[in-house]
Amino acid sequence: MNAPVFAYDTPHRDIDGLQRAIANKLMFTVGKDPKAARDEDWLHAAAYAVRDLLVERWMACTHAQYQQDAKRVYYFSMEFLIGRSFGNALLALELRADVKEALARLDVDMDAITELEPDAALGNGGLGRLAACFLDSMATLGIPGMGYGIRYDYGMFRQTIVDGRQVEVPDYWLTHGNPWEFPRPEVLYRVQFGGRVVQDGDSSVPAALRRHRWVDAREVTAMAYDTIIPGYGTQATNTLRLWSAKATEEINLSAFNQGNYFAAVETRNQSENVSRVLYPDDSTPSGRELRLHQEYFFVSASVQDLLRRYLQTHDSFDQLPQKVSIHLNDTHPVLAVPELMRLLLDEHGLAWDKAWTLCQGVFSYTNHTLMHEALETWPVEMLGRVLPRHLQIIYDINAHFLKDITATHGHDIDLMRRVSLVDESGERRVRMAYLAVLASHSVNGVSALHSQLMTESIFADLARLWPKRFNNKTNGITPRRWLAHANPALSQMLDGHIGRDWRRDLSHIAKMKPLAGQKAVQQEFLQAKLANKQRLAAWLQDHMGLTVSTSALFDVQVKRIHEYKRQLLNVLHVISRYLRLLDDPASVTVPRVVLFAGKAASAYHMAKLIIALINDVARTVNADPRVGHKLRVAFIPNYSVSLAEIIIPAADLSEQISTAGTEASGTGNMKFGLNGALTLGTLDGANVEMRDHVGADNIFIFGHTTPEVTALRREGYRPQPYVDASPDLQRVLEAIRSGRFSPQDPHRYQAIYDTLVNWGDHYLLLADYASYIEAQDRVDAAWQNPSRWAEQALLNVASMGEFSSDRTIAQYASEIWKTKAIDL
Ligand code: NBG
Repeated sequence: MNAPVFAYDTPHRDIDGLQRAIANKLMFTVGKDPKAARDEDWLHAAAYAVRDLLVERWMACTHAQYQQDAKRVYYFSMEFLIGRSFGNALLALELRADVKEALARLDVDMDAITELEPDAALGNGGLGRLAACFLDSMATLGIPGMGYGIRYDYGMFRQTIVDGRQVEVPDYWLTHGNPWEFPRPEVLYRVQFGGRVVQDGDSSVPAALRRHRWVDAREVTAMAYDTIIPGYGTQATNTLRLWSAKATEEINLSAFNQGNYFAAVETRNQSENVSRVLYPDDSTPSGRELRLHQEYFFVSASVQDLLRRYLQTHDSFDQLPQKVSIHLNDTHPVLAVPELMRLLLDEHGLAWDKAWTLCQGVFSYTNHTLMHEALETWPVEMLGRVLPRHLQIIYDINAHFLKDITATHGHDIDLMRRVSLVDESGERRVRMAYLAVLASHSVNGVSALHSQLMTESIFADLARLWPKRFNNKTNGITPRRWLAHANPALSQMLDGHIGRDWRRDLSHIAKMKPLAGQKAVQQEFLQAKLANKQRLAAWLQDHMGLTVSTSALFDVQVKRIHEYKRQLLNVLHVISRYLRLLDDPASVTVPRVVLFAGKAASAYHMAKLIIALINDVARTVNADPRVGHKLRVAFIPNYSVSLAEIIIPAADLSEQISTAGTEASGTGNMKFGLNGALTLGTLDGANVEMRDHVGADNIFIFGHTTPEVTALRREGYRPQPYVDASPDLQRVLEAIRSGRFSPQDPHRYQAIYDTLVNWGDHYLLLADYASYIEAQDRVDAAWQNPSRWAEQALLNVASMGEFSSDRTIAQYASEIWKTKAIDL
């Protein structure tokens, strides 16, 4: 370690120093004295004091990256679902207890002020949270990495539940300022839209050799905001650089000079809209023009920025693939491909072949979904209007590609139609996923099953052309946030038995395996679980006025609301259990608290109807005195990273019940496993690998497998026979259809009934119903033996080493990016 030591560092580190630093920040940075300070002011003062300690590492690490001319990974993502930063920073610095004490001496309750920090909710769900876990792992492993994305003014909407229905409220997370970001008003790039393309030179020169110029375009300025990404237990630190749109001054000034003040301000607002709001769609693209602007806005600024950085220390592009990796997190950033081509061709004068080879050396791509409706395509008409030069380049890429195929495969028109970057079947559209595959040297899926299906379905033709390009990188989660930070009770217990090393290397957690059979260890585990259930029960009481018993089984499904994730199947079970309870209370032996949380895309009608049904069922069940303590149901509003940190550690049962073949990986499944919940799941996504690791005896698997689903559909799936075969199912469906849970509006759920019974039950809920109910009965039976349950839960915890995002990132680094850890 040869990191420079700064004079101001030392006093910070002890409690006196921290206390002084926080008091100073309150005075000189926040501008308040302790008498006038509100809790938010203290939070900011503490954040600034803690941030200083990270800055020191940050400088040292950035310096080392430059000095060693290290290869950098640029992780391009439309979403980074970071959550709160304060607790994470305290964890990275191992300063939690000291800062708490320093604040206590200043008469401030740290736990109370940390609750005031808004989540940085710059993402929808799994994809955005994965990006945040990856940043954490890159820093912890010392991989020189930088996240590039958008600094949305409004993150994911706040979900409120009004009369049982989802109502969206804007999330202006920056109201009180954000102490974790560094604005960089000097780091500005121009991003152009619209206009037209002209070619220099006369027509005697072949078109390919003539320079293209993009003219008459509108301009928006991208301004950088940097956030420190600390590694854990290391000096290594990375940067997340997010772009905010600022109006380009010239435009405004010229309007202003003409005396049209209003027009100047109006243009300004329009330009700045680009980074205003995150699209609230998960696994489904919105296809709107503003979204296209957003995608181009951030990749253009990012590519310009990384080329500038590269050219500071290199005088040709020859080394680009040795020094730069650009990773495309799904197709959202794939315009980076034609943008890099454009800069290399038009601005730097490289020849096509050279530029394309560099591109393929630099780019790699992760696919996150197979669902047809989720694969991004843009209408040719729109692309040509918004990004005329890029559309030309995409056409040229396509022409080269189709020519190559003809050379190797002959004139196979069918093949060409299938693999062309332009889908000609209806309105002509550009297939963004194909562009990503063409331009990348590596294409990966996010679980073994998903990666296999990817090469058999959406990319079947391309995988035949370039089999070596395709690979798997099973997702992971950071054990820092999802165990050390979220679950202090379990962490402490683990530390007592196996030491603290699991934080940096989760494979150490396997040392718990031989202990899982010990009664005393099981007791400790159950104590930790109880503490977490009490914490959640108190939250439910305070925020929702709901009383739950902590001795009940906490049965939890938290994730985006989507038909393929089948929250509705879970509801069918809840209703079945409710009706059984009314028949004969003694027949239900295990008391359950069934918890749901998750947001629905604002335009996704069916998902919102499912939320309403959950709330109506919850209201009915919870108010029914005949149910007693045996069943409680709740929909927890406004699911977020910080809520997940309270909910997941308290779960006994983790519901991962998507139709086999639909969930690319899932990462919630891993978070629950790591926190000692047993999984009830289908053989979908990473559940398959989780079963392999925890052992088939320690997980509740049910439902049709992927090949069975395919066969069922091929044979012409009909839900009716499943209804006919099950009086229980008939009763449940009838309760929904007849308005039993919405007596004041009896037809409210007709569409849900129809989806299942009359409209084909696309996600096969009814085909899996019997198997699901049977699996739920197995869960009840297992719960009767607490010691055995604890043993199984401990075996789950101990088997999660493989699902650390450190393992995932180590594989990306060595197999895709070819990057090494920085020497510090
Ligand atoms: C999601 C998948 C999840 C997966 C995450 C992270 C999209 C497009 N995909 O199954 O649905 O865990 O990506 O890979 O959001």
